[in-house]
Amino acid sequence: MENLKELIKAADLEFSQCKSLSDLDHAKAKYLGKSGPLTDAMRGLSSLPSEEKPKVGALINEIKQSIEKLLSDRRKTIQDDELFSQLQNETIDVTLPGKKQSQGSLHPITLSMNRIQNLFHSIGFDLATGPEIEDDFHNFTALNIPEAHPARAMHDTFYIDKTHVLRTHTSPVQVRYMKDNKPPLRIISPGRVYRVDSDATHSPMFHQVEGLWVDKQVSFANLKSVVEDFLQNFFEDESILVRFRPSFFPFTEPSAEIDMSWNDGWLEIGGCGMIHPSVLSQVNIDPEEYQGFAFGLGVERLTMIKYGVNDLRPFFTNDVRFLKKFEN
Ligand code: 2NL
Repeated sequence: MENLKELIKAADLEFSQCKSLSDLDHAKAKYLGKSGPLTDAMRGLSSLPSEEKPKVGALINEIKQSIEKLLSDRRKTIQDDELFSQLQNETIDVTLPGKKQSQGSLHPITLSMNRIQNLFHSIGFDLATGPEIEDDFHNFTALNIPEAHPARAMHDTFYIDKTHVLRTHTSPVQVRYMKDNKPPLRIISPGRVYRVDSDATHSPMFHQVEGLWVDKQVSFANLKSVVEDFLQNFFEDESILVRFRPSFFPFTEPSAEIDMSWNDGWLEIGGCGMIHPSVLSQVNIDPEEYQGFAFGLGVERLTMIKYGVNDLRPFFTNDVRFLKKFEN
């Protein structure tokens, strides 16, 4: 009987050292299991004299209940501890700042394109767009670019097949517009253009804005004022001067390169001229009755100057560290 009472102390000590429910299950088997001391004692009852049986049996039950009570108390403590540490580990500090959502922003070329379109729209130019895959009539022939002209060569032009190319300028858009509409015509055609050229200063895809004005009395003087007005507004600088250097394009006559004043020097930003009579004839506009000017500007070039970027390549690599500088 003394041994049985000692059991309670031993069980209490052992249960209190259990750190998990599975530890506790093992300890439970040891004290209350089939081969445990209490089961043994119960079996031993039969060998006791019958007058002692009730007393000893009651004692065994008492001890069994005490041990079960210790066990359930300990189980509850372990469960509470586990829940507590789980809650501790899973706490969310609602006062921490949230993760910043990045909204993205317009690409600098897009900013320029939008700006160019708005400025020309404000002086009455309509917007004309067209396909990036063109046939050689609209990209070359209609523009007075002869069959053997170097611009048509495979090493300058991306050919889709024998007669289709990735447009090398946005002029074909204007050719289509002139064919489909009657003068007076006043449009710009901004967009992507493609040339077989790739180095530090050339990208195989770049952006151009071309424009033209066809009417009965449109002069080179009008061309000069439109280009000058555009540049002064685009760069928000009324001191900008424009200079026209004689040049040659098959689709204009006379032709000129457009230079603008910048930091005590001149920068070439495009080309222009009076639309060649043969081009007008190709689109069924009578060159005896109508004339017009046309110009072409490089959008990457204008954007580099506007934002002080001295390398063309970052416009095409989409590195967010570069793009973030233009967040708007
Ligand atoms: C440049 C030169 C130019 C044109 C584009 C044009 C379009 C038609 C008829 C006649 Cl439909 N001309 N466009 C004229 C002269 C120059 O671009 O350096 N662009 C970046």
